[in-house]
Parts: sequence; C-alpha cells; structure tokens
Amino acid sequence: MSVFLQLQPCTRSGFRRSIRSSKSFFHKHQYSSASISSKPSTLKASNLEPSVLSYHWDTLPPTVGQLKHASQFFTKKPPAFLWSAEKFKAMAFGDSPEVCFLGRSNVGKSSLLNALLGDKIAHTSSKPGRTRLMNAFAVGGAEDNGKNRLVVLDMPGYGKGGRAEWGLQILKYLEKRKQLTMAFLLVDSEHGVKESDKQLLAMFREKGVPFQVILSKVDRVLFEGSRSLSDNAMQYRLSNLRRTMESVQAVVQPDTEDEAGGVGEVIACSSEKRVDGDLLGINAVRFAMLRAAKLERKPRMKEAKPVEIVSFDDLYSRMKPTG
Ligand SMILES: Nc1nc2c(ncn2[C@@H]2O[C@H](COP(=O)(O)OP(=O)(O)O)[C@@H](O)[C@H]2O)c(=O)[nH]1
Ligand SMILES: [Mg+2]
Repeated sequence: MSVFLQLQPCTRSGFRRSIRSSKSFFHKHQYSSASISSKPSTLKASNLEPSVLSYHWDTLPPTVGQLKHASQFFTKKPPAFLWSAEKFKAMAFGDSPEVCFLGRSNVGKSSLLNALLGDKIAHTSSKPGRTRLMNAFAVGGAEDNGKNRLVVLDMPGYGKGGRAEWGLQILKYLEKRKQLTMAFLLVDSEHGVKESDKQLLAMFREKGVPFQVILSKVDRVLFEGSRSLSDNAMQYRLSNLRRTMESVQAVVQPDTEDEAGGVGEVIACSSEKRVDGDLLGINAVRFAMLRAAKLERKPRMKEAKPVEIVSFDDLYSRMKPTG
C-alpha cells in the first residue's frame, strides 16, 4: 500500500479556496475542445493543431499570445538550479510561487522539466529511481524577489524504483509547503492512469492540494513505429489519445460537484518530438504553470459595447402603459 494513504488528513483551506475561485471562473467559461472526429482528415505531424493535444472541459485554452508569452517567460533568462533536499525540513525558504512535478518513476518528469526549462538541467535516466532528491529550479530569474519568478520542483518518482521514505517526504512537502500553487501529476500517454496515480489523486483531494494531470511521451502514441502515417491511421491514434484524455477527466473529476477536483483540462506533451521547432505541448504546459502561479498574461478582452444606463424610475415610466 502506498505511503501516501497512510498519513493523517490535514486541511489546506487556502488551497481549497483558490481551487474554488478558479473553478467558478472556469465554470463561467465552459469550453470543450472540438471533437477529434469532426476534424478534417489532414492531421499530419506538420499540421497537428494544438487543440488535439489538450482537452479542456472546464478551462479556456490559452490564446496564441498567451502561449508566446509563456514561451518567452521560460526562455528569456536561463534557468537556475536552486537547491536539492532529501527531507522537507531541509528545503530552502523563498517567496516565489512553486509548482512541482510528480509521477511514477520513469514517466518522464526530469525530461519534461528539461524541455520546459529549455536546458538539460535535471538528471534523466532510462533506469527508474534515478532522481533521489527533491530538486528546485528557478525560471524567470535567479534572484528571489518574489515577483516574476517561478520555482519548479523535480521530485523522486513512486512505483518501481521509488522508495517509501521519498514518498513520505513528498507528502510532507505537499501538505506543508505554503508556496506550492500546483502539483502536476505526470501520467504516461501510452499507459494511462495507474493505481498508484489514483492513490496520489485521492491524497490531493483529501488534503486539498491543487492538481493538474499532464500526459507525457505523446510522441509514442502518435508517431511511434511509422515514419509517415495515413490520415486514417493518424485519426485512429488521435482517437485513442482522446479516449485516454477522457479517462483522465473521469478520475480527475469523478463528481463534478467535488470542490476539490483538479484543474479541468489535460495537456499531452512530448519532451522529444518537435513540430515546427516546438516540442509538442510544451508551451501549453508552460502556460498552465504560469496560470497556477498567477504569472500568466491575461487575454485581451474585446471592448464591451457601452450599455445604456437607465434609472429605475425611468424604466418604470417607460413600462407604464400610455394613453
Ligand atoms: N519517447 C519519449 N521518451 C521520453 C520522453 N520523456 C522521457 N522519455 C524517456 O523516458 C525515460 C525516463 O525519463 P526521465 O525523465 O528520467 O523520467 P523520470 O524518472 O520520471 O524523471 C528516459 O529514457 C527518457 O529518455 C518523451 O517525451 N518521449
Ligand atoms: Mg527523474
């Protein structure tokens, strides 16, 4: 049994509140990405639309401007390694908002971090259990001025290669770290949500930790085994991906009234496959990280048409039957 479920519950009312307020925002902007079957049959690697790599049932997808801003935020200054800690109490304090990446060993956490940060700064390995410490990196500048800087944590994995003691320290971090604004749970696109992921999701809910699921290694689902795919073959692979995304939705929000549900979207990404120079889904994940830390660029609102302001008396007199 996972160590995650053996610990005493504790509430994080602050987190719950922030989830609640973001959920009410998302509810006002109900959005669902176009279904894959309605897409024209021209889905090739070179014209894969971002909308097929993410599924939004309760959020708005980022605009082109927001994705561009996210990309610039992550690349304008080189990322900085901040600290490594084996235990929660050894972690350095800081004022900047934090996000962390969790998931089974070998799911691609360290590779994703490198892809997001645009630098081979985190250790990756084909052998499970290579990341043994909690490692923190800064994006947007090395100084801890609390503003315009995001701290990103790479965590040891669980499952094969993971250790109970690491799980315990991660759990302490999730429960106690005030700077944490979002826990991103990485799930393999090919294998979907596993039992150990479900235990972690249950823990997030129980403790009120805000969370979002990201699908890793989407290149394997979409492109593996074939250099060029027919439209039908690509359509079939995309339908499989969509089904995996829908199964994630089912575990993230089993009950739509559940206030401690996760962010209502799934992003699929790849740390290896580039299309038109960009790694698949990486800017969308960057945007989700900035949004969690409230560092994202707000979409430009179209100016609302001025409305006529009518006093109650005026209105009443207009309503009165004449003659
Ligand atoms: N095809 C593919 N392989 C990946 C991707 N991300 C990671 N990998 C591979 O998966 C293995 C584990 O990656 P790593 O980042 O160390 O996983 P971690 O244990 O979760 O940190 C390595 O062999 C990586 O090269 C990806 O997006 N696509
Ligand atoms: Mg790792």
